Amino acid sequence: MNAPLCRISGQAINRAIDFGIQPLGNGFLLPEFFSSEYFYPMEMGFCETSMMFQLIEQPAPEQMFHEHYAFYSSTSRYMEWHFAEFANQVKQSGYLAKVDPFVVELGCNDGIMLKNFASAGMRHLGIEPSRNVAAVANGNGVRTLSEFFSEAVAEKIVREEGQADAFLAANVMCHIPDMLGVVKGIRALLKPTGVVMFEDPYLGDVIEKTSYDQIYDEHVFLFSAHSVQYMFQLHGMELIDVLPQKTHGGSMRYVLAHAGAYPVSQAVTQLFVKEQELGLHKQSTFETFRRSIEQSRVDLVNLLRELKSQGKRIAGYGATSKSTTVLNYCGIGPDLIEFISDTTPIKQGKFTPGMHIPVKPYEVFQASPPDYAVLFAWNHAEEIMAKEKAFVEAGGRWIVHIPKVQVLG
Ligand code: JHZ
Ligand code: SAH
Repeated sequence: MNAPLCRISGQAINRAIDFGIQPLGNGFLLPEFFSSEYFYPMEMGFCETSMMFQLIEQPAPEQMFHEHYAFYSSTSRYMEWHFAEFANQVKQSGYLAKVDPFVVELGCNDGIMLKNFASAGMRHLGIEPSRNVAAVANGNGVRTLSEFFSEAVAEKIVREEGQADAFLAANVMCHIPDMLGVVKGIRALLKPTGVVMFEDPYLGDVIEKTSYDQIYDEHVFLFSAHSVQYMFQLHGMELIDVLPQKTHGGSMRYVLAHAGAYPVSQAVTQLFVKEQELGLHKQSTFETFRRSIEQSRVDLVNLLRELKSQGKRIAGYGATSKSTTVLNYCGIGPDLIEFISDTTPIKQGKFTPGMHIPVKPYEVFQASPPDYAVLFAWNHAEEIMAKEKAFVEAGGRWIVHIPKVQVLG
């Protein structure tokens, strides 16, 4: 068998962590589709040249992002606030032209960030291949093209609308396998003074917190400053700043520009040093990570089985993409978790990918609260716990698995 190759450097990847056969992270489905459900082998590998931690195989983009895409960004109040802040920071950054600046966002979903530019009357364009969420964005006055971003799409935008001052992306760059095509497209699309600002779950946080559930079909890469610098430098661009974020359990916002256009902030140099200390550039780190993941699985399954043997009712909170990895990797099905509560209409009445736990509207959780709720949306813990005080006061308990498996309270 030939060694798999890195999508960035073209060199051989070292196999690192095997999660076995997995379904699509957002493939919530009805029983009539159980027998034809799609599975693929989910295994992560590491390239010592590009320092990129990546899926060895990924399903085709069209299989994941289409007109029935199940993730709608505007389901969290905190994320609405976060993206309003992000937009404000871009507006005040000093990087935008004084006259008629143009902002492009990749993977704008339902318009959660771009609506803050649209409402200010600024020239903007979203690129969003999942047609159902793109339609919501367009309906909210956010001008959105429903396509997969590529070098060709970038060239078309330049021809029709000119170059951009800012190229933004949140939780989407790490989804795109043809990253070098994206980097080339960005280089063509950006003005000489333009900047790229994108954020994604940060590899350093994922390893420190054993948040292995950030690994699923959509996340083909987990970035570090090392790997981001490597891939952009291949095409004449460089990191000029890095800004840690607390969203999605610990993310990093990367700011990049054409090489030499702006000074490089000290934060970049400091993060490179920190990443060397954490070992994000070397294979052995992923061995340790794999052992922590295996331990987390043992701990979670033991806890749920123990509670179940005591006759307790357990439900899940948030039918996240992340939960697909946890449930399938740990082999947790409806025998342990009765249902998962979720506020997203398109997920309700369906079953979770692979393990087929029913997804129910939030009203079911309220009407019939379980003894224990596994917080699959652990990245939204602050927001959720603030509004679920009554659940705890009535004797309900949260189970979290990040950073370690435990019952809270
Ligand atoms: P949440 C998705 O990941 C997929 P997921 C994707 N790959 C990615 O990177 C991130 O988003 C950005 C529900 N909910 O944000 C709504 C409640 O029911 O953790 C969502 O279905 N009640 C693009 O799916 C889910 O939980 C609530 O009070 O892991 C949260 O999904 C809140 C706040 C959420 O992303
Ligand atoms: N930025 C939003 C949405 C993240 S979901 C947020 O942070 O909440 C990721 C989005 O990226 C999905 O809506 C998906 O359809 C989109 N996407 C996936 N591949 C893409 C590509 N090649 N070009 C543009 N968008 C893409």
